[in-house]
Amino acid sequence: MDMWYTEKHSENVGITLKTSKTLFSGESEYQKLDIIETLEYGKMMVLDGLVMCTERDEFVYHDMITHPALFTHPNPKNVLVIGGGDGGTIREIVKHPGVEQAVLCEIDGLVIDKSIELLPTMACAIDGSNPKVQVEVGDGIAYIKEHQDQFDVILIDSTDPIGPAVGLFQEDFYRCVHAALRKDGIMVAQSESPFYHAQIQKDMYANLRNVFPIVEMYQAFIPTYPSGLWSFAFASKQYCTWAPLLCRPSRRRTSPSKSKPVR
Ligand code: AG3
Repeated sequence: MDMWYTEKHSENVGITLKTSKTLFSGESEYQKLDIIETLEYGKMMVLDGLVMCTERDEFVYHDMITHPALFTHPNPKNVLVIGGGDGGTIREIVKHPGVEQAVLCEIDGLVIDKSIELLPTMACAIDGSNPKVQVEVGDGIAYIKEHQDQFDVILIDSTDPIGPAVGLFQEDFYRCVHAALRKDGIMVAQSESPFYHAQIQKDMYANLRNVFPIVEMYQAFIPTYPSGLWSFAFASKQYCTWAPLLCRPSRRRTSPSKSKPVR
């Protein structure tokens, strides 16, 4: 008999993957964790019924949450990840040779342990083998409050804003992130699907704009997430590599509007 796993994305839509076996199923004090072998996407991690990552498409998410900020900052040395217990984001951070310290602060030790055991292609830098990596099992909000003015880049690799991740979408938390960043620091947070989570995004970006002078959204295609269209919030104190491109004056010579011609 065929086995299938479904995550519902709304009352009427979901994603369904054919599976061959469940490698782990258990509950921590925070959430339910399943690691399931799928036929199309390889091993898949599921938290409280929501697909977190699969071996086949995790590279898109982890590339996109990490590299825009790390290539925009001219000299990122100290980088913090909140959440991200599978290790995929840390794996990408340590590819940047200038990074001296990459800290992972994940609330759920079970996610870290099971990723090291069952998802080694993602957890390869959080298994104790990389001297630049420091793993903290604990509450990211508490950690960030104790580390003011210490990081060049902070990446928020959270689940959806339900359960343990709710606080990671609130203005108070973004104020703490702002304080934990150095004066030219950058934060990137996963920011859900524009197609299914518009209200969450409106609230989240309003919260960010109350705290950071530069806030932009960028998007990527991640097939196993709701709608496939996913987004990331880039919040920064100084740097924004694409601002000059966005602000480039129009080349139109004969403007039909009353506005002054642009030189
Ligand atoms: N974190 C974002 C997952 C959000 C997916 N939402 C969903 N399936 N409803 C992924 C963690 C990867 N390091």
